[in-house]
Amino acid sequence: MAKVSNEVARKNTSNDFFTSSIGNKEELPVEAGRYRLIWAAICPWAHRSVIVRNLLGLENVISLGTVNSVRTENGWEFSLDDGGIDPILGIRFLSEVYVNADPEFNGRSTVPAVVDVTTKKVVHNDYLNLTNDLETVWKPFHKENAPDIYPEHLRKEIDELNKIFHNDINNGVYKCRSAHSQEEYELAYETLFNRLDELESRLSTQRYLFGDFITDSDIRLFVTLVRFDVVYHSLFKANRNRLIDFPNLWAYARDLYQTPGFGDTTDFEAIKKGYYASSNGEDNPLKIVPKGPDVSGWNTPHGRENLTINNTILVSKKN
Ligand SMILES: N[C@@H](CCC(=O)N[C@@H](CS)C(=O)NCC(=O)O)C(=O)O
Repeated sequence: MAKVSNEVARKNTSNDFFTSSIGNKEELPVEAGRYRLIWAAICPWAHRSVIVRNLLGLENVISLGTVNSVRTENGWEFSLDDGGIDPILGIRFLSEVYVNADPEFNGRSTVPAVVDVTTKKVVHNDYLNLTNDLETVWKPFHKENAPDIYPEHLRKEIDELNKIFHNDINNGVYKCRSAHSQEEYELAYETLFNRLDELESRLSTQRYLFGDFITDSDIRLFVTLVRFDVVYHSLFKANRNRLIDFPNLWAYARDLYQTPGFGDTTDFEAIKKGYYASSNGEDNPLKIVPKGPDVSGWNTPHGRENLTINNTILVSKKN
């Protein structure tokens, strides 16, 4: 098992070494039962692919392995599994399948990671495009009546919005956390909250970002919103407002949370522990995990049904 120095590797700008879409290469066929998606409940980038896998009914097509959300100095570990071993891959550390794929690999062994169970090699860790692959390349395996969450006529708009989310919101919270100066922090903070203000207004008249149906963009926004009050507001200093202070955004997030695939894949305790108690927690050296905030509000009525015109959720307009 190669030990990866997180500090050295983090200086690499990108860690996405395995970017070929499954289906694009002969040795990576789109095939049921062949791949295992590895995630950690803490990780927003991995969480979104798990939500999409559930919405599209790919649970029996691509299996799921879960590493402990508290990352140790050995990286991600399968310590939640019996004997600390992933039952399908037979490994203790995620880095093992990265090294199987490339013996010279010295980057960070990140989640999400898609592993070919026949070779026990990581074949894909392109977190930016993974949900889009599940939505397109894996279409033949979607469940009957699966929602079209990446409808062709909206792809350009969805991609543009996703780019904004990536820079200003999904990564925006990380920019608040990792700013190297007061100025940098304030810029990230203003950019983030300006975007949230825009969304608060956009979501005042429509149930989801593009209307009456859930799209890939809603999933990308959700994974940041659901972590906002439990982690980003406090640990990352993204604290102009909490999510619960935005009436529309908060109701929108609860609406999604209460939709199968979202809340049932959200583990607030794992998220908190992962951020506050992982081994590289230089911003929380004693690894004390906060008790609050109270998350019971996530199950309260959201009232957003009233914004749905035809009450057909999860289906795009052109279907
Ligand atoms: N692969 C991407 C994003 C995925 C990512 O950063 N995942 C985090 C968890 S949210 C991770 O696995 N980190 C492991 C590490 O830093 O060693 C990257 O290069 O930054």
